[in-house]
Amino acid sequence: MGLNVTQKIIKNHLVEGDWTKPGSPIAIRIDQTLTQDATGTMAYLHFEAMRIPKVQTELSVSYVDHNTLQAGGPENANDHLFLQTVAAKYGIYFSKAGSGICHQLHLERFGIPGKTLLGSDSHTPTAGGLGMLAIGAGGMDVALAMAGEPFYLKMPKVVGVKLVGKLRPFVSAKDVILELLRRLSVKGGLGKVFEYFGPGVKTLTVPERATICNMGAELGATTSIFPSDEQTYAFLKAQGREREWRRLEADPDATYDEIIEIDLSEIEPLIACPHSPDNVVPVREIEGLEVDQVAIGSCTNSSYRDLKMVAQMFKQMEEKYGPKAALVARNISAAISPGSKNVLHHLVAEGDYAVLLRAGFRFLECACGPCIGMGFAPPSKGKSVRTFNRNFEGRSGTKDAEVYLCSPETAAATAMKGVITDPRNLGLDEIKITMPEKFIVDESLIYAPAANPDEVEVIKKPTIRYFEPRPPMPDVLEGEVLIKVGDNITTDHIIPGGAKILPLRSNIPAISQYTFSIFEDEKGNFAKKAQEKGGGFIVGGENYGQGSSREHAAICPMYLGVKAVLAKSFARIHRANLINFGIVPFIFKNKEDYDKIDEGDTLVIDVKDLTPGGITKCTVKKPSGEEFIIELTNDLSQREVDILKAGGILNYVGEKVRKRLGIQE
Ligand code: MIC
Ligand code: SF4
Repeated sequence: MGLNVTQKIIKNHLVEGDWTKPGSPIAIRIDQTLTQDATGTMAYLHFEAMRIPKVQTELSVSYVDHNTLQAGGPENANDHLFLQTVAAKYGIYFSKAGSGICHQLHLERFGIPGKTLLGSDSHTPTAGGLGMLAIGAGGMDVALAMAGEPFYLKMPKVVGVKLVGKLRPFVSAKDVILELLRRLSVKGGLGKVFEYFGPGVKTLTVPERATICNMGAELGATTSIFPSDEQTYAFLKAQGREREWRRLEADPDATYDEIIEIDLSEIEPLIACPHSPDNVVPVREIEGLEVDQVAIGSCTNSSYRDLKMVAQMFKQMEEKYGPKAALVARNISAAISPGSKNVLHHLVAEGDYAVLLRAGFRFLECACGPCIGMGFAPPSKGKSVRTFNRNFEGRSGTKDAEVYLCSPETAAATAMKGVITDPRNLGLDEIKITMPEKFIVDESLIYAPAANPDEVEVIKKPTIRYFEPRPPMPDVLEGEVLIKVGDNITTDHIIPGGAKILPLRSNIPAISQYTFSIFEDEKGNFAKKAQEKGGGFIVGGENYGQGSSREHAAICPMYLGVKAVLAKSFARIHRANLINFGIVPFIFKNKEDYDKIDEGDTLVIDVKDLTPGGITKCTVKKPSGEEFIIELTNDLSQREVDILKAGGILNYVGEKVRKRLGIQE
C-alpha cells in the first residue's frame, strides 16, 4: 500500500509503537530542535538539569525573538546572556535578538525536507511548508529531544487536504487556512496531521505553504505538511541550500484517514473576528467597520512575499491614484515587523521600505512584537486588524481590545481606507510577486556553537530561577477546587503574555504569581489562594489549554501546588506539559459531572491504582456537608502513568538518559 508524506517520515523515524494505528502511542526520533527565548530559558535549564555534555540532535537552534522589549529591569538581557552562553557550551546554534522570528528563520536557513523538527513553540509546524514533520511541544520535551530521547505522541490521523484550482488576485494563503478554521473550528484538528496534496499545491510557494502550516496550529492539529517538490527546490536554491533538497511526495496510491477538498479559486478574502481564530467571516460582511490599528508581521505573515505584496499595493495605489491615495489613513496606526533581517534587507534593496515609510508605516523590530503583546497594544476598547494567528482576549496587551486576523492584502487595504476593506475593492490590477532567484542572506547575528565548549562559562544572573521538581505522587490527592473555567481555555488565560509578564519566564516563583491573573477581577488572586490552601485542583471544560506551547501554564500551577486538572478534554501540548510536571489530566467520565463541581468544593481522589484508561473515583465534598462520588477517567499511556507517579518527567527520565550516555552520577 502506498504511503502519504506523513507516514513516510514517521515510518522513517519510528523508535517505538505501531504507526499504522491512528491513536496508538508511538515514539519518533527527532533530527532538529528549535527554541525561542520565552520558552527556551526553561528548556535549557531542564537540559542542564540532565547533566549531558552536548546536544545529541543533528541540529539545535536557539532563537531570541519574543522578549525583545522591556520597560526597565535586566530580565530580558539576563535571559539572552544565559541563552547565548548555554548554546555555545552545549553545541547549539544561537540566533540573537534582531535576527528574526524563529519560524521564519528556520524556514529560510535550517529546515530540511523529510527531517523531523521539535520546537518549544506551538507554531513550529511552519516548517511543514518545506516538507518537514515539525511539531510544537513544551520545553521539557524539547530538552529531552536534545538529550537524544525520542518524542512520544499518539499516531495522528492524517487528513488529506486536496487543493485544486488557483488563488484569485488579492486572495492569499492566509485565506486558505482561515477557510479551514471556518469549516473545522479550533478543535477540528485535535489528533490530526493536515497533509496538503493535489494539483493546487504546485501553485503555492514555500512561504505561502508555511503560512498555511503555521496556522494549522490554531486548528489544534499535531502538525501540517506539504510535499517537497520543485517549489521547495526553488526556495532552497534561492537560499543557497539546494543541497538540502530531496523530493518527498505521497505515493500515487497513498490513502488518508479523511479527505477535505478546497478549490482555491473559490476562496475569497476572509477575516477572523474577536476573540477566536475560528470566528471567520468573509471580509465583505464586515467591510466598512472602523478600526484603530493595522499590524503586519508575525510568524504567519512576515515573509518576503507578504511584505513585498503590501508595499506593491501601496506603490500601485500611488501610481494609479496619486500619493495621497497611498497613505495610511489618519485614524489608523500601522506597523510592520519583518520576519527576518533578510526580509528587511530585500525591502530596503528593492525600494519597498521607502514606499512603506512614505505611506506612514512604523517599522518595528524583526521579532514577534505585537503578536505577543510586546508593544503596539491597541487603545482601550480599540479594534486592531492583524496578519497574526491568534486573537485571544487580552493577548494584544489591552484587555478589552478587539483583534481581527486577516491576510496581508486585507490588512494593507484596511490601512489605506481606515475601515475594514476587501482588497479586491481598491481598484488595483493583479500583483504577482516573483520570488528572488537569490535571497539576500545575512547571518551576522547567527552564531555557531563554541569550538572549545569547556572554556565557555554559562552566565546565570540572579533573575534566573529554576524550581524543585515535585516529589513522587502520593496515593491520595486531596484539596480544594481553586478555580473552575469554561471551554477552550487558552494558555494565554493560564499564564498571560505581554510586556509585563513575559520577562519573568525564567523566574518561576515570580511568574507563577500571575497564574490565571486574567480572571482576577471575577475570581480573586489564584496564586495567593493556591498557596494559602496548600494547592488543590483546576476544573476545565472542552479543549483545556489550547494555544501556545508555554509549559509555564503547567509549571506555575505545579509550583503553586495544583495536583490535577479535571476537564472535559485537553489540548495536546498542554496535556503533555501537565504530565511532564506531575499534574494529572483527568477527564470527566460523564461530561455532566462538570456541572456538579464548584469552586470551593473539596475533592479526594484515590490515585493508588491509576491505570491507563482506568476509572478513578473522586469524592466531592460540598461546603454544605453534602458528599457524593463522581468517576474520572484518563487517556494516559503506561509511560505517562509512570511519569506522573515519579512526580514528573525529570525524575523519571533523567537517570535513564544519563545511563544511556554513560554519564556517572
Ligand atoms: C505564542 O504565540 O503564544 C507563543 C508566545 O509563541 C507561544 C510560546 C510561548 O508562550 O512562549 C507558542 O505559541 O507556543
Ligand atoms: Fe511569535 Fe506570534 Fe509566532 Fe508566537 S505566534 S512565535 S508570538 S510571532
